[in-house]
Parts: sequence; structure tokens; C-alpha cells
Amino acid sequence: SISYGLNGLHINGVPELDALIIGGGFAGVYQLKHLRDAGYKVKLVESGSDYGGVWYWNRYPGARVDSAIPVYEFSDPDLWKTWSWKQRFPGSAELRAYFAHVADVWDLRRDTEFDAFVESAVWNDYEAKWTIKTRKGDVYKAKFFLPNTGFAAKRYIPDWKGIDSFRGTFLHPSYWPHEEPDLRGKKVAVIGTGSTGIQIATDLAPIAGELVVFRRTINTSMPMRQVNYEDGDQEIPREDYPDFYRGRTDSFGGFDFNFIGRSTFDDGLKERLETYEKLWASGDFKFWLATYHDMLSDKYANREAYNFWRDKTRAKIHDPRVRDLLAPMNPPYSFGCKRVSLENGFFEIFNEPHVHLVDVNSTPIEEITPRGIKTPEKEWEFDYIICATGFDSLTGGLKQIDIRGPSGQSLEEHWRDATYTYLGMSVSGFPNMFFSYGPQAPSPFCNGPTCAQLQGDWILNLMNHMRERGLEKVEAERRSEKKWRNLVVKIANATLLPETRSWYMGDNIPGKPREPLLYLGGVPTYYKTLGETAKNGYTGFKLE
Ligand code: N01
Repeated sequence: SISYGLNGLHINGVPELDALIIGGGFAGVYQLKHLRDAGYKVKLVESGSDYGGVWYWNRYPGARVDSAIPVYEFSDPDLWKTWSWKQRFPGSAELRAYFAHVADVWDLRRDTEFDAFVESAVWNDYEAKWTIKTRKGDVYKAKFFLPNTGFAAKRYIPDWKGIDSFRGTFLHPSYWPHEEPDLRGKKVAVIGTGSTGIQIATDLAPIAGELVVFRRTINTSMPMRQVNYEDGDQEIPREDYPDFYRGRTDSFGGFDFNFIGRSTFDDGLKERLETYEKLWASGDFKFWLATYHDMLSDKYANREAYNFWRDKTRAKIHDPRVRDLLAPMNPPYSFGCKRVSLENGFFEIFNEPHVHLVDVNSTPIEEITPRGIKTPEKEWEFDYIICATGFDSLTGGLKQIDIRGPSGQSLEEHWRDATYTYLGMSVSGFPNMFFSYGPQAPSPFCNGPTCAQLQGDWILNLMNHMRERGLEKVEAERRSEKKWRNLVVKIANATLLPETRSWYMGDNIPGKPREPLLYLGGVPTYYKTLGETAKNGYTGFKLE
């Protein structure tokens, strides 16, 4: 039966959509607003109870973005003219407030379904539509399936013996309880020193009774240089915002800065140190992504950067053992080839007598016990174990949904041995499906809102192109995704990244294929490639 419900056309009770979007983060909400404005019937489905994406989930103490304002927001004047930030690097609660503002200004709620985890999406070739089902039993049909699951939708907890036996509270930071646990005076373990682990440890050190950080690999964190804004005060004048936002796609990382046009050893020692000092003092990711252009590709240039970081960092740490563990004289991997984090006093916490550092390389976690954590050295007792061990990044969030194309093959099967995408947004055998901030795009090397906008605009333009021509189906050709994968690998191999074990290479998840998971050609080249593909009638795709 066909009926028109409050929300439009339903066939046999199933809502018929032009597009179903997964995810209430930057990419998802951008697409909801712009697809709807273009006249498409769209629904956004989100497993959380509100907008924010990673910022909805990551509520742990110290959770804070490490891209500065105003780069980390949408470019729409309707939003920034009516919004003022309190800090240069806002915390997760302020980011959620921003998302609520976006939802109001863009009137998003009427087309959003929360608390709905999409568990399957199956393509029906006869209807040229996806059938999408949520865990709570809702079913949708949509011409386009746009899973914006982001890069961190699937948490990773190592398979330690005894986790269930622990009598205290065991937490993964991305699923932090909405009712804030009171950690004052408690014995707390933080396992992992990625961006999450260092933020939590820094925030908990002043309040915990005892804090033990279990670390495996160094984190080459750099000073964040937080700034508190007075009322309405912002980093740059608002009249400059339009130019500022236009400039984001000219920057390698989608920021407001770029690598400098010189190699490390073009400068003599004195000039080089001056340059490093200047980058260091400005905070942000400048010492990583606004430095000499050969830093990530030349091992001598890279070592020079590491030495500078090392000396600055060692000077902050009193205990020689801790100093050697957190900032060793020789780097265990190339600087910047694992995610660099921004810190606000992380290294100094180890100068406090109640904060301890355990090196899991020499004293591994043998098991979680009812009382705490057992290493070969001793059994540590804890009230809380915070497992900041990261995510099955980039591919995990997509592979955990049962997505099946016309052949019946699932995405998980298609990607079992190696990831294939075309343009980091589409996959052969999966028509009318586009994801953003996923594998083989600049994703983790691109500021989130920049990527959400440029990929969202490209998807919308493609949908418009098809609508104008009465086309029903678009699918990446197999040879285009093979070529794209080869390009992604080739670019990565011209850098030092593949030599380092990191989640950029899939190394953090046991059994995950080892491969470069991101496009390292930079945002300007990626943006140009997307533009050229569109201009030439969407080369590399079959359109019917
Ligand atoms: O996760 P991670 P994350 N035994 O994978 C360790 C973004 N983010 O949640 O390095 C012991 O980086 C692991 O050790 P190693 C950002 O893009 C942004 O911290 O693999 N330790 C590592 O130290 C970031 O990169 C923000 O040797 C184990 C840690 O756990 C991404 O999210 C804030 C272990 C995992 O670090 C993920 O960050 C937070 C084991 N068996 C996150 N397994 C901001 O914007 C893993 N580890 C600031």
C-alpha cells in the first residue's frame, strides 16, 4: 500500500527516501542540511541520542579538540555570525553545544532519528534502492546510502584475560558515562597514551589519589597553547572568515597553515632552530604540519625535528627513567608518523609522587584481576581502569554494518584482505553508496569540518548531476578503485609513514591488513582530483 505519512511517501509502511545518512557528526549534519535544501527527501540516523559524532561519545575528562577555532567549524555565516567560542581549542561539552546550535539554525531535528544503530544495508538491484535496517527494527528504503560513520566508530579493547572479573569500573573513554563518575581520590589506571590517554591522564592527575599510566610507545605530544576568549572575542576578525574558509582547501591538512617551501637543511642551524622555536611557540599542529616540507619524507630532516622535540620534552620531566621512556634519546619511530597530539602539561604530571608510569614492553599487562592489573612485577590495585586503547579506525565503523551490494557480497568480505575505494568515498559493487572521512581519503590528515564540506559538496553535486539527467545508479568501476588504491599506496611509500607501526597503517588491530589507510597527497590535490572527476562527467564511475 502507498500512503503519505507525516514524513512523506511510505510504501508498505516503509519510508522511501532519496538518501539515508548515517551519523550526526560534522559530515552527516552537513549532508542533511545541504541535501534537504536541494530538495531531496533525507533522513539522518544516529546511534547516539544527540548530534556531535565523536563529541557525543567522547565525554571523558579532558576531551578536547586539537584543531583550533575557527578552522574547526562550518563555514556557513548563519552559524558563525551567531556563535562565539570560549576557547581556541574547545572541550567536548562546548563542541556539543555548538552542534546543538547547528541543529537549531539548520533545523535538523525534524529529519533525524536518534538511538538508532544501523545494522544492515542491502542493495536491491530491481528497485535500484538500498533497504536499511536499524537495530531497533526501523526499516528505510533509500536511493542513496551515505554512511558517515567517521574514523572512530568502533572502539578497540585488547583481549586481556579477566576483564569481566574486575570489581571496579572498567571504561573505554569513547563510551564515557553521561553521569560523570567521581574519580576524586580514587586509584586510577589509564592504559594507552594516544591523544585520548594523554588528555585523560593530564586531567585526572590533579584529582586522582593514585594514577598509573600504562604506556607502550612514545607520544610525541607538543604544547597546545590553549587560549581563553573573552566574550565574543575570536582569533581572527569575523569579516575575514569567508576568505579564511576558502583558504582551507589550499592547506595540506585542511587548516589555515601549510608546510614551508624549504627543506630542513636549506637553512643553517641557527635559522632552523629559530624556525622550530617559532613553530613550537605557536602551538597547534604547526611543528608537525607547518614545518619544513621534507619532514615526513626525509629521515635526516625527520631526525632533526625529533631531536628538537626530545630536548624540549626531556626538560619537562624530572625522573631520568620516565624521561627515557617518554622522550628517549633515539626515536623509536619517525617523528609525526604516528598521530601527534597536543598536550597541556602531560609530561609534568609524572613529576608528582602519586603518578606512576608503567612500561608495558618490559612489564606487560598479564591479566586484569578482580582487584586491578597484574604485571610480572606486581598486582596493581585500582578503583577505575580506563582503557584508552583506541579504535578499529577508518574501516571498522563501516565493516561492522552488514552492507551488501547486488552480488550479495558484503563490504566486510570485499575489504577482508585489502581496502579498495575510489576517491576514498565509494566502492565498486556498492552502487549509490558514498562515505566521508573514511579510508583512502585525507581523513585523519584533514581537519574534520573541511573534509565534511568538500566531500559533502561533491556528493551533492553528483546527486544533482544524476537528477538532471534522470540517472538512477552510480557505481565506481573496479579498475578505478584498483588505481586509486595503488595511488594511495604509492604516495604513502614516498613518505616515512609505512615504516612506523600505527593505526594509519592498520597496525593497532590484531589481524587487520597492513596497508596505508589514508590518502597522503594533501587536501589541495585531493580537492583538485575530485573537481576534475566531476568536471569530466564523473570519470571512473558507471552511471546508468
Ligand atoms: O587511540 P590511539 P586514541 N597494551 O590508537 C595503546 C583522535 N583523537 O583514542 O601506540 C598497551 O591513538 C597504544 O599503544 P601503541 C586522534 O586522531 C583526537 O588515543 O599502539 N597499550 C596507544 O598508546 C587519535 O589519533 C583527539 O603502542 C595499548 C593507545 O593505546 C585517534 O582519535 C582526542 C594496547 C591508543 O591510542 C585515536 O586516539 C582523542 C595494548 N594491548 C582522540 N593496545 C583530539 O582532538 C593499544 N595500546 C584531541
